[in-house]
Amino acid sequence: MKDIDKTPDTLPDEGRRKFLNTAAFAGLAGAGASIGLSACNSDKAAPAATATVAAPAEASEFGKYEVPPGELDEYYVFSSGGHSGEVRIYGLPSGRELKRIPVFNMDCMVGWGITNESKAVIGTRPDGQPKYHTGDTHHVHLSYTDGTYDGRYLFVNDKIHGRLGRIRMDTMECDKITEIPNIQGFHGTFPDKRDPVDAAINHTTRVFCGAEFSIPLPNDGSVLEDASQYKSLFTCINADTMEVAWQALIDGNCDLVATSYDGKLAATNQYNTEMGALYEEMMASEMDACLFFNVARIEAAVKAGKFTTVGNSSVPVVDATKAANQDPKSALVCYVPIPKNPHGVNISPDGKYYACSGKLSPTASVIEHEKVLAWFDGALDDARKAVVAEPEIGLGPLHTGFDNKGNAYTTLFLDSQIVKWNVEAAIKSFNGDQNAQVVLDRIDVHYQPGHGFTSMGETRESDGRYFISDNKFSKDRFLPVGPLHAETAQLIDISGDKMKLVADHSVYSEPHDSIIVRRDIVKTRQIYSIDDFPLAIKDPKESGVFRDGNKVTVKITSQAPAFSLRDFKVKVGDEVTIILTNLDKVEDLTHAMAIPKYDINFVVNPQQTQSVTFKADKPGVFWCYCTNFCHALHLEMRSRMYVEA
Ligand code: RUQ
Ligand code: CUA
Ligand code: CA
Repeated sequence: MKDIDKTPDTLPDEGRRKFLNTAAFAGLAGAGASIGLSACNSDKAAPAATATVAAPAEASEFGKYEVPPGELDEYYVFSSGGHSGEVRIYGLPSGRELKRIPVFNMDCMVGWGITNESKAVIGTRPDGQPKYHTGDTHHVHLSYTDGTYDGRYLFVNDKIHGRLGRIRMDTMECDKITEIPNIQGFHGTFPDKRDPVDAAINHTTRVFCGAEFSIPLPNDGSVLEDASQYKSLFTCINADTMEVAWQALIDGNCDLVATSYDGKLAATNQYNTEMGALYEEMMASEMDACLFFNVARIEAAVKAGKFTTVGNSSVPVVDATKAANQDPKSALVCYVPIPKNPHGVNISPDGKYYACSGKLSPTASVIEHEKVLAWFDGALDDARKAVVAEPEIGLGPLHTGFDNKGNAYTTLFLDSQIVKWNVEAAIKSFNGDQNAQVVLDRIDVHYQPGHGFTSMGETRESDGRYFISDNKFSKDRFLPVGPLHAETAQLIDISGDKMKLVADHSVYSEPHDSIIVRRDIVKTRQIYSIDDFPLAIKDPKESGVFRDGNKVTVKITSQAPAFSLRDFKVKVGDEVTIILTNLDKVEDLTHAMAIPKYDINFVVNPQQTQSVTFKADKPGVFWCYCTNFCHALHLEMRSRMYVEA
């Protein structure tokens, strides 16, 4: 409470940074375990110790990044909302929040988790409630055609319950959710960038999913404490049907996921090769790994029937453990050893290199795609030789974004910095070139960055204009709002030699991972088609109360400023389904319906139909009113539900 009346500028930046770093180190050191940071004191650490820190852009320059009233942003940012369970959309460079898409959460703005249509996507419990009310969105990726975004789908994962959600980009609504069997801690996900098996199919057909937590297989209570029996599965989901296609049993765990541009490989970094259950066990060894799955070989194995299944699941599970994959020429997977507890794997836009950072090592490992393929051909005797550079870049490296000039930008969690480094220079330096200038620039961010990503940087159209640092702490960057702080997404201009910090955007907890997408790629529908909805009531005259025993269907339409039924009557004990079609066709003319005491609130956009089902268990008069301000007579837009005792 002591700091309560301190304005931000009474604490110099230095002091804040020191406090945060001390706290972060204390947390790690308190473990009493080696954290592998000592390498930074070696003489090889020169770039990390000496590079100067860039200053924010000059005040006079900030106007360049403003979007004047009435003008549109150049980019969309799609961002996972972390433990809020949703996806956010904002514009760049303005940082204006445009929309939140509920996926794994409940949301009474649109009625997600309330309408029958959304519950059909989420799945339900026997009592008709959504199967889960909680979610933890981590990663968002658009579908690809030929290595760049095609604007069809956005995929997002739920770490808590092991689910993959798909959002159709024309309406920006979730249309499918798939729960993956026999996994926990679904962390990384990435769609392929083209089909590896059928060269004619040039778009995303698979989404790969990494399970971070190992569990007993099956997890039926027969194994509990004995962690040596826990295992992880790497999963592939069919992007079109959203069915689970196959799983691969591995040694160690999965974390983040990346895919190659030729569709041949899917990668996951692993920080727990130790297969420990406690964090000190997970930090025990100096080396962990990055795994590369040979997609075509795995699918051939599945086709040939070389798989098992786990528990009640019928999903084919191939054996991708080390012991079963000793011969590279038939191996389904390649284990590339890299230093300590890596977090994050990202591929360069030219498709040549993966950067995989050692969270507890000050290095980023650069793994060459062609060398991994060579290992699978039996032409590389040691998988470690696929590592072609391992520059020391700073403390706590996590995620890497790329520009279009061969440079990488890595978030440094402990240093609270972004470091810009050159990939080819790192390779030269690794090969002994003393003059190679690896680290080109570094910039302070505020504070403790997690993901960092560049504009179009996860496509072959990476344009080298912007980098965003999604930070885990904002501390004093914004007006204080109590103990739960806003987070920061900091916008950095990377178009020049030096990075320039050009904006702090506040973000509702927790901005996890995002992508920056050119606006021309996204093409939305502004109005639904009434025919999209099988239950649509196309004429107000079809409205009415239809009884079948104690099941009652109430059909209503909306047209500003009225509902087609001014009132309707049901009885206590009835199971009531209200179907509401919005017959208005004017863009933006959204209506809604809330029913007091019945816990109902949902919207109907122009030409949309949604329905809700509930038990009429309270007698009385209930005003069903429109909650979305639609018309001068919005307040008058009501109907009455009479529930007869
Ligand atoms: S990964 S902690 Cu995106 Cu850094 Cu989830
Ligand atoms: Cu319709 Cu408010
Ligand atoms: Ca480890």
